Amino acid sequence: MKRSHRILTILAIPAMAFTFPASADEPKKEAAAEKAADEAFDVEVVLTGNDQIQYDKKAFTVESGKKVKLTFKNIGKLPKAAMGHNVVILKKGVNKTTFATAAITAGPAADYIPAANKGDILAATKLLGPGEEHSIVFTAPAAGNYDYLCTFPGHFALMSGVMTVK
Ligand SMILES: [Cu+2]
Repeated sequence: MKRSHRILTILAIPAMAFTFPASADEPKKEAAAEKAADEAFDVEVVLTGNDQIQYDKKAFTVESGKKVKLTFKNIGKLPKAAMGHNVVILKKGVNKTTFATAAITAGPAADYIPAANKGDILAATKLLGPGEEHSIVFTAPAAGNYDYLCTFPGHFALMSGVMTVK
């Protein structure tokens, strides 16, 4: 399945979006994320987030074992500090309220990703400001339902959904 027409726009993410706090496992994760634009995939899922604190999709379905390219776009206009968005897909059984609460304490320097809870994450995009987009590639896990959410403070109640793996 060719979706190469989307690849070029991914390069438009400003360098600022790539700043992460220093921590032992960050460089590896960052390198993997950078590669996503060139990585092969079986299916692409496009999600958007807006200034009304809404994803355009509250659910999507993928097949277990397939390589999924998730492209997330912040289509809002408000500054990142006031209305940043990300997509964090949690492992099966992780409580999203617990995760979102820990994310608030992580703060903006960590892009609202709590270091102690990183093991709960199946896949995550960067926190994006207005007009930015980011693609990640991951392998769809075992069948089941997986919560995804935006970890920007106060958003997850409105910005969350379920990835169903068949
Ligand atoms: Cu958000």
